[in-house]
Amino acid sequence: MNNSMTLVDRVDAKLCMSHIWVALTALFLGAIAGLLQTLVRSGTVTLPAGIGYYQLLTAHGVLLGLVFTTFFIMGFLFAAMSRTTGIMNNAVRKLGWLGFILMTAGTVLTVIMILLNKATVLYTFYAPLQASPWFYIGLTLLVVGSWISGFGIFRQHYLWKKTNKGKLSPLLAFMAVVTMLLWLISTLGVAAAVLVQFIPWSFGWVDTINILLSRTLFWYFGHPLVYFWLLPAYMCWYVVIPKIIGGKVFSDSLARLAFILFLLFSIPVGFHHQLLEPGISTGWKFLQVVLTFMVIIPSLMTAFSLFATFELAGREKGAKGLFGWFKKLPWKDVRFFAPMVGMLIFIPAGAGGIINASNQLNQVVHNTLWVTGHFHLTVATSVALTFFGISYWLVPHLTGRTLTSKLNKLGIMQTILWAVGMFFMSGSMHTVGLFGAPRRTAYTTYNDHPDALGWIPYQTAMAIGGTILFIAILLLLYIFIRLVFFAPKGAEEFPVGEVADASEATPKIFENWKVWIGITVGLILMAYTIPVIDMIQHAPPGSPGFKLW
Ligand code: HAS
Repeated sequence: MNNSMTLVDRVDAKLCMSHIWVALTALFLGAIAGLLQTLVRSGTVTLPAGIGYYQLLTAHGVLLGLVFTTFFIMGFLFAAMSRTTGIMNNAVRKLGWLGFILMTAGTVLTVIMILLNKATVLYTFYAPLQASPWFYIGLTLLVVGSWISGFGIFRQHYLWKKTNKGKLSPLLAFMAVVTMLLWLISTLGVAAAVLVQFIPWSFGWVDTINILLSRTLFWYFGHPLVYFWLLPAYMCWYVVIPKIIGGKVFSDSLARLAFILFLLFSIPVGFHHQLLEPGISTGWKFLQVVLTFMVIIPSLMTAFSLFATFELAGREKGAKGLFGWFKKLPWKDVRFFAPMVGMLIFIPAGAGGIINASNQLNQVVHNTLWVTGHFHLTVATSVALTFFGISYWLVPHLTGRTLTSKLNKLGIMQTILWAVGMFFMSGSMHTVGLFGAPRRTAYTTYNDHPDALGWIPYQTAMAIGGTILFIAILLLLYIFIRLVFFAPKGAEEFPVGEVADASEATPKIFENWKVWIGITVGLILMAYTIPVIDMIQHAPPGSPGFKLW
């Protein structure tokens, strides 16, 4: 048994690999559903047994948006903890396995319900769409399982601090803790909606549901959900990439501050998904739009920090001029190339987010295919490519094999295919969205719209993009199987960057969790208390509500 701090121990590796297996299985199934729904939507194919667009779209969204991401992230976070704080304590590992079992059981239940067409409610499961109660119970198990795993991560961090009194925790471990804190606080919203509203309603124990409240609780969770996807990618950009390019982490304090800002500002902003929702007054929407602009700041800080890392590493290698560093980057190394393409694409993707968040512009793009284009660039490209880039070294690291130069080349090809497929798909989604094409709507329901004829070429481009992306997923799975079973045995590095010498010492306040959790709760209460009371007090007739005073 290896107890080294530079390798993830074999017993911990099993836990991490189990998560990654489920993640990639979900990726495969979700990709099949994705390809089919693009083809069904564009009218290219009609499926047997009445399998329709909405059922496929639900499977696609749940499997990729909720299952692939959550399992991959948990596997990566456990690996990061084990790599930087040492072999996990037995109790922590048990929590990890218990969490994994619950999450997997929940996933299986949820997927069965979707396949039976008893949960065709899309990944946001907006009321009044109603699914079988077992769909909601499955989702609850997925979330509760992830909480248990989160407690494991907190415990491991706490134990490390106890044995390393007065020392600053490793940057990756700190980031893992913030990511799980964000997840825990935000999932309270969706848990409340599911337990108090959806399960009683779907079992028929109550006749009605307060729709506005359920959507608000969903988006209280839904926006931090996107940062739960993003932060593990940022862990790779901040800490792993500097090591791969032969540079240093630009600033430990800046990285920690960015993560803390995400914790503070990513939750009280859910209303920016509801800007067109009647029933929420403009003043509260305005406040949450302002807070949304605050949450852009840590991403701008990240961009700044990454440019600094690239430039400093380039200059160390003799780069001259303003952009000389560009040529010094290891473009032929897929461990760098895949996340880097993700970063580059995050520039227009983030600009799209800023457009969405701007109240007036939101009126133009809301519920059009533009928004679908936006999240295919953010989560399905910047985040997904970074996760693929991580798996190219993490999987062999965990299975005791190595990334060969042939697999490296295939990985580069996979990344290019992904970027090209997404260019077609997301590009046409953005464009046709500006022409007003609605999202989440089967073609048959709007093909008599006066503009629908003009949207057809874009739908074809989406289908072409979707097909290229599907081929890219098959290639990814091929590389994965090779890395798990066939690549030469050896020790692949888990790259962890060191902090630059010139960097200032990190202030201790960053690890004062009471302060950050306190401010987070304060901001949430400020942004949500009065609007939520309003939603309950002014619930429409027949919808459950009550007077508080
Ligand atoms: Fe978003 C809708 C606003 C980021 C995901 N978003 C969605 C939905 C999803 C999603 C899934 O305000 C749809 C949900 C649904 O089903 O309805 N989003 C934002 C804003 C940001 C943002 C302000 N979104 C994300 C990220 C996501 C994601 C990240 C997933 C991971 N989004 C919205 C709004 C809506 C929305 C509205 C609702 C729309 C509606 O009406 O329904 C910001 O966080 C973006 C900030 C990002 C930046 C970019 C920084 C760039 C970096 C890269 C640097 C590159 C380098 C490389 C260094 C400011 C860090 C350079 C190298 C060279 C060689 C040059």
